[in-house]
Amino acid sequence: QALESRLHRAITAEEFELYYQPQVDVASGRTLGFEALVRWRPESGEGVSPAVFIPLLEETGLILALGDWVLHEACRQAVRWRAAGLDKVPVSVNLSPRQFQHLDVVELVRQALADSGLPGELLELEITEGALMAQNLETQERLGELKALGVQLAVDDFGTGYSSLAYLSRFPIDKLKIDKSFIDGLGQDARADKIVATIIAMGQGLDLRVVAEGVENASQLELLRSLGCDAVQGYLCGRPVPAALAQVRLAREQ
Ligand code: G
Ligand code: G
Ligand code: MN
Ligand code: NA
Repeated sequence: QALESRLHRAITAEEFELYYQPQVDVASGRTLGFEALVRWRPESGEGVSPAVFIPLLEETGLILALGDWVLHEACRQAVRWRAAGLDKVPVSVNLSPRQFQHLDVVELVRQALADSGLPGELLELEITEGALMAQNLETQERLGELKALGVQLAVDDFGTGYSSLAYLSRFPIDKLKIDKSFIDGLGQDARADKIVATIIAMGQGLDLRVVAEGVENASQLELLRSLGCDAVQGYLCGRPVPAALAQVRLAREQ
């Protein structure tokens, strides 16, 4: 209760900040893009992890207000990087299930692109499998309308949802993000190795890009490389950092 009202005020007071975590090309080591991850910096008192406050915002519907801010801020940041002469670097934004199911989601994304001037190709939306569960015409149409804005669509936490694989043939998806829980078992658990290998092979077969999430050590990276994984994200290659530090990383690669 107390936390909920603090969060309510925090949204108005703009106490949130975006951190950016690199997605790295396995072959070249170059930064392919950044995932925007929200952090709470309260004016007073202790901050709380997004793992705690995102579900609470989702329950209360406040996620719509925060999510809209995240979308706008991430687009503005991608434009700032371009203006600074850095390579075109796409930014990924997490859309919560409630945001994705909201009637106006397409309009909100269109607005964020228009307000910032960011070309749609430089925005990627991460949608969890759970949100894609409703495999109805409405979901399909919504994804189609988002694609029509030029944005990239990624399935987040791939492999942990309840959805059948049928949506992969029906929906205009560009990328799969293999959930960290599978990556954790790489090299330790033969079944995890097989599952990851299968997801990568399936992605290749379906012309989807595949990103492994939560890569923490070099042996995981080597295994992923040998399995033909395109890209990785995780503490090994870079933690989520404030925009200024992400920019330093980009500038170093120019
Ligand atoms: O960054 P971290 O691992 O602490 O994030 C915890 C959880 O919060 C993850 O599931 C992540 O996807 C989610 N999260 C972080 N930022 C956002 C955001 O801007 N929007 C939504 N919907 N979820 C986010
Ligand atoms: O749900 P989603 O995949 O969007 O959440 C990404 C979350 O995973 C972020 O909160 C981010 O901080 C966290 N994360 C990213 N890389 C690593 C990693 O290598 N190890 C751990 N433990 N967490 C990670
Ligand atoms: Mn994500
Ligand atoms: Na994920």
